[in-house]
Amino acid sequence: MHAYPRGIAVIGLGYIGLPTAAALATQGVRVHGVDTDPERVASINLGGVPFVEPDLAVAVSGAVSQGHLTASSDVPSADAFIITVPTPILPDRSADLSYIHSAVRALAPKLKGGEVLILESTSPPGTTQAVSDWLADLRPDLRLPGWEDQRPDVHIAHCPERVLPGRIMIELVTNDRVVGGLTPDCAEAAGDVYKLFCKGEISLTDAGSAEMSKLAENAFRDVNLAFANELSLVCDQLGLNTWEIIRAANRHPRVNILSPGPGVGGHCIAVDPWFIVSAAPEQSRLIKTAREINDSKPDYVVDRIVERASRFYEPRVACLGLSFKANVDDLRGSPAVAIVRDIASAVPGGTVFAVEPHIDKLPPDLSALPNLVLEDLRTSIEGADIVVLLVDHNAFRSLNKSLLEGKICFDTRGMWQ
Ligand code: SAJ
Repeated sequence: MHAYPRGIAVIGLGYIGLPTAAALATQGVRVHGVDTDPERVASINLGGVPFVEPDLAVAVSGAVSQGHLTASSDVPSADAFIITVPTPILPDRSADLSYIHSAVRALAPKLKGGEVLILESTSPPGTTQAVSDWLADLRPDLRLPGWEDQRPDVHIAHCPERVLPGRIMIELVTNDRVVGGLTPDCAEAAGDVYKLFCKGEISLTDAGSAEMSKLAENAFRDVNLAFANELSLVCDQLGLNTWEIIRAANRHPRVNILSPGPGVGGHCIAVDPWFIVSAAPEQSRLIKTAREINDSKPDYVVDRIVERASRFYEPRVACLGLSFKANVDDLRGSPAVAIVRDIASAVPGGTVFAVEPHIDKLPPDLSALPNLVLEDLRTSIEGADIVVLLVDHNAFRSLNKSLLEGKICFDTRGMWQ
């Protein structure tokens, strides 16, 4: 008999929730996926996948056809609930917890006692406790963790997601997990859920440490990316080849400089460090400065291109890549989108060709620009005076370099070096 006879509900079927639901269902667990978007629910129930992620489509269609995964807009009763909703950033750069709060409101009436409630959404310190406090208000009949040290009716824990887009289905299984409980029992109960599909080590800790460890991971990467981006500015200023210098420096056994780029995007690395700054502004000067350096890189790229474009009467600029990183279709927080938009606005008499093999139509803020078109790679390059590589997609790697002859090239990723 399965330890979760009522199944596991995964609330929020986005980039993390849907792969997690599929990974659990692949192990034979009955999984209920919940999402507020009815189109997404309908598509998943037909075995469809709403975004590009290697191996996800086959996992979802297999799990749905075997009857292990179903989706709905309502939260069902279940033995475990995993919350994987977004925590976007607010204008004051604190975290918007409203989606988590809504998820808690939706699941609260379904609790009968004996459930595990896991928050996976990236969250500032104290959010897991806030989840418990919200539940206390919604269900005063339930005994919650920590109360009089009795066994709680609901075990509550935080287990931050840490998978890399593009490798989600692999990393879900192989990455180690940090599981932080409101009590040690809570951590253990939540850890058991991950043992169903995770082959990595599952470390148990308290909820606050789990929350902060996730923010620290992404802030660490952001600071390292800022170092690489700042180094590229220094090298440009001194007329030196950044890529050559990084290649040379990385031959040192304890140096591993990341690749500079047109900026740092996405909905994680470019956002999560601000939650640390917001929680402890006086103490987080380096983390804040790193964010500012990375956020300033797109403007630097735009200025350099517009300066070269100003030498043409009607400049034609091909911009290769729109997604926030290589080989994904995710345009959220993408520096490439901002750069393409700003170039098109800065050269109203010219034409900008956007090349993005993973999408078939431009997002609304770009399609509104009259001099910007989505075009295929070859046509764009052939028609351009200036070629700007913004995303290091595999599709651009094998480009016939003779096509670039006589063009002004800006390779923001060092891929053609
Ligand atoms: N980037 C560079 N140069 C590099 C590497 C990345 O410019 O050498 C840029 C990318 O193009 C992108 C941004 O940085 O714009 C972030 O990309 P990423 O690949 O570093 O990270 P994400 O946002 O896809 O995923 C991160 C991961 N966190 C860490 O590596 C510490 C992932 O493990 C997390 O699960 C994810 O954030 C998340 O959801 O928090």
